[in-house]
Amino acid sequence: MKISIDPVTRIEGHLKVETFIEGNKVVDAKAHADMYRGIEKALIGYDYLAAIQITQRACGCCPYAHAEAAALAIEDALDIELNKNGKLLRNLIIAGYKVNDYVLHFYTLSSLDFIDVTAILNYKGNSDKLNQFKEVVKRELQSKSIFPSPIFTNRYKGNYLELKELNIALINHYLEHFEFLRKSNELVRIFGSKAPHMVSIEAGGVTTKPTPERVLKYIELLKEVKKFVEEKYIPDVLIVGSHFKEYFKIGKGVNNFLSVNTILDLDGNYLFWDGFSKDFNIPEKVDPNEIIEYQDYSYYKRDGAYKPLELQELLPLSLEEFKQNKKKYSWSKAPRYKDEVVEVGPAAVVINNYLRGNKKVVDLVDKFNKMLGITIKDYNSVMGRHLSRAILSKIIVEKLEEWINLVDIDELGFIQLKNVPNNVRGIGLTEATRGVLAHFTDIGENGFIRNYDMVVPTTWNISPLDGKNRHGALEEMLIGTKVKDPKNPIEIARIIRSIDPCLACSVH
Ligand code: NFE
Repeated sequence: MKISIDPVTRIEGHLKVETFIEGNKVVDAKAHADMYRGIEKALIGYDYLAAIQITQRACGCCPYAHAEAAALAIEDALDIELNKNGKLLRNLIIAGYKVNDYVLHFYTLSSLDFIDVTAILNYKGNSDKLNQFKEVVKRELQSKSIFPSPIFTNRYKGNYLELKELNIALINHYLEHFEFLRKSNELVRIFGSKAPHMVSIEAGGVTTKPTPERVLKYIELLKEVKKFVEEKYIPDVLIVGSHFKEYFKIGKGVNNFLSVNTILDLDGNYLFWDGFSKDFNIPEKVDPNEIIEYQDYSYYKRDGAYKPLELQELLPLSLEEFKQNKKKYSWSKAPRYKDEVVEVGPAAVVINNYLRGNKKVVDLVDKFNKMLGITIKDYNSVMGRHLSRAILSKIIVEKLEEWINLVDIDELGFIQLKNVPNNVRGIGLTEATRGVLAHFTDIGENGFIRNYDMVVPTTWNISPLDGKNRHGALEEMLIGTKVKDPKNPIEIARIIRSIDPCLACSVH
């Protein structure tokens, strides 16, 4: 029996996942990225700095990460080190954005897979906000709309939280998180100049001047952002985790995790460290030259695996070839590290940093493991991925508080580049919200882009089969899963949403 979930995600649609079930167990899975973009090759011929703006258009969720990776690639090519304020302001933008995105993922995109939103129908209290929401839910339940509001996007029958009071409390936080998103967006805008697509991240630093007003505004908003993360988001993840303990065992993928150094601190250390780990052994350092992308099951003419910048064009199938094609099933390529399938994302960051002994991560993981009765191996799961985002958010909000107080008021965090570059290459590696992001730039004569490649988090996670017929990380997470009621494949939806797939990024 085939189960097709399409669309999967609540706001970032167009991912279709097919699973094949035998005896209530998933025996095969296919992640279809049904959209073509081609931004990386459209950059050819543009000025090298344009990549910072254009690549952000890959996405409205994580544009900050594309801006950062594009700037890092140029800084790598030109051997530029940011000044003190440049480093601080960049961290205040990108790390602030990341927290916004983690919270968005939990509440907007995933929490209603666990909270019973229909519990609001029995609400008898006098909160205007909750009563208004009750009306929305009533209306949605009566609506015959083909595309329901995100609250009900592919919402299946299943084991939601049962306690009415707990559901109402969590629905209240669900509604409050929209205000959190507004505030955290405003926080990002202070130095980002605008959000989502910011214009102040440049090669050489950040162009927004840290005036006293801006710094004070950041401090003020950060207090509220931190409070929501610590008092609502983290406790809610822990509550959901404790009620759905079985989800620390469901959605296990490959045991290979890839993460890269990210968020450079003033002392030259990174907040989160790189690593390629297998079977929870000590991770190796990461070498971006070990990245390849297979195209055998992707809608491109060429089969085989290629290194970034090896190909000058994408060559999609012609319409005729597309119609006759029986093998290829996704616009996503299949990236591999050291020719291995890997999972990227918050759980990979937490697992690798824990295994490498990053103290901030170790302390929080040990604390939460004790509370929940789990081990680091349980982070390779649906709930492990949710918990990982909460852990990273907690570490980040504490650092933001430290960094904003270190900013030198009125000092520019930007170094103007002197000469137009000729014939240089650079690699920009970072952790976006959804995992490892790598930009590769090849700058030709007079600063014009000769070639560009982006290897993106969701591309790793939702990759189709590769040239050796190995499934991508998400497909592996699904295979073997028990589905209680194939008409209501809630287990499958929860697994897919746990990786926070972003199709726009994946096909870029
Ligand atoms: Ni479009 Fe993105 C992905 C992230 S890449 S959301 O995948 O995070 O910066």
